[in-house]
Amino acid sequence: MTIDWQIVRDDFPILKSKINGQALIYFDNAATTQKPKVVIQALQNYYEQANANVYRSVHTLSGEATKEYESAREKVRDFIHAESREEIIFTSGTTESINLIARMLSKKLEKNDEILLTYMEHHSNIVPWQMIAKETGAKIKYINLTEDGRIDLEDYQSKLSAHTKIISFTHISNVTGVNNPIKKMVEIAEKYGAYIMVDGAQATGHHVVDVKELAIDFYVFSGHKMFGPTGIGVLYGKKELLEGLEPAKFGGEMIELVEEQESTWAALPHKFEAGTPNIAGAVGLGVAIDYLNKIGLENIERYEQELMSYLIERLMTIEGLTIYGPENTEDRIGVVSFNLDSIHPHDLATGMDLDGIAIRAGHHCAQLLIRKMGVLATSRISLSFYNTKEEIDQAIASLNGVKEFFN
Ligand code: 7TS
Repeated sequence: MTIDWQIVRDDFPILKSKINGQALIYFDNAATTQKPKVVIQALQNYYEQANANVYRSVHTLSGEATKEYESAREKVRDFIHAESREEIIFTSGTTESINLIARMLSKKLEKNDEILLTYMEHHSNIVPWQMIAKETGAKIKYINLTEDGRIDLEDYQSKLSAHTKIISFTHISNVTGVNNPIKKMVEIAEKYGAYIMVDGAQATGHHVVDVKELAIDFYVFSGHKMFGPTGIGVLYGKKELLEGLEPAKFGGEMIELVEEQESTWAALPHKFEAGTPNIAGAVGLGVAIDYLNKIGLENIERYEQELMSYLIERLMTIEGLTIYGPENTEDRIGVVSFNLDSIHPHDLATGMDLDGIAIRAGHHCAQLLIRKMGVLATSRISLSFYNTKEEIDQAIASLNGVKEFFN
């Protein structure tokens, strides 16, 4: 199927905005993606036609809300190829999902057990582990990276041992766009029996994800980075593991029986969803998934790779510009960090903003990685399928303008 990406652009009302008098060019998709009309409309429709609390009442409207909420869960299950709906827990986003997993797994940790992370993690895949390491006496080890920012598989192998209890790493780096070899990493770790968690925040919506094929224990992601609403995310866990773990949040609807001193838990997935969930958010995420499926993730993946190759090729024409991450474009996706001469990334981003171009500058919530890269900050262009080669050309012109201004 050939897709007319110009027509796809029309699905995103915000792309018609003007910023500083210029047409918006949105290149901050790793921070959050824009929303297609169908998602925006789904939120309004939900509140206008189906809003009620889920599970709690026998009335028809509550039944309608519950049906929509559970239908969204089924769409998520299908989207990541999970075995059952019981494995899909709705959360507020990647950060909450990782916090919950860390808290749940803390009960399984003893002094001197090891948690293995990489130097390319977002802070949300570092800090929750630091907190439970402090509580349990477990130690955190970090897998080194290669010169070009990929996981050093030899170092990974050498750091695995009988002490390794948890391995947690990102699917795709939010700084360099590096795409990690999950299957290979799972194979290498197999004999140690550690829990394996993958942070899918930068992968979902850009890549086909198959949790069964990847054979991982946990996979987490955020709705807002895959064209869905903010405030909704997913924690996928293998059913047999989730069944054996204690919840980390407590309250309404996650219980079976409440006695004076003790309570028992509801069945999966409700055991992990205490309190009124973000029902509208889940419904919106379901609609975002329908939208992505209609375009086809393979088509999205192919087009974004094409845009990324073009972006890198054009960036390389600018003298004094350094791109971070692997040269081989097969090992990365459309998240590209760079520095230009000694211009501070914040100045560069401000200069581009004056041309209507939204990019991110800073440490990207990945201070360990930025430090390893030997810089204080980078500028980052992160792409989506509604971006175009013409927009990339305009960004290059804008970068050249900023360079001229500072020279
Ligand atoms: N993990 C990765 C790899 C991320 O890129 C992010 C957010 C998170 C976790 C946290 O996601 P949240 O939805 O819970 O906030 N990354 C970015 C970014 O690169 N720019 O802004 C947010």
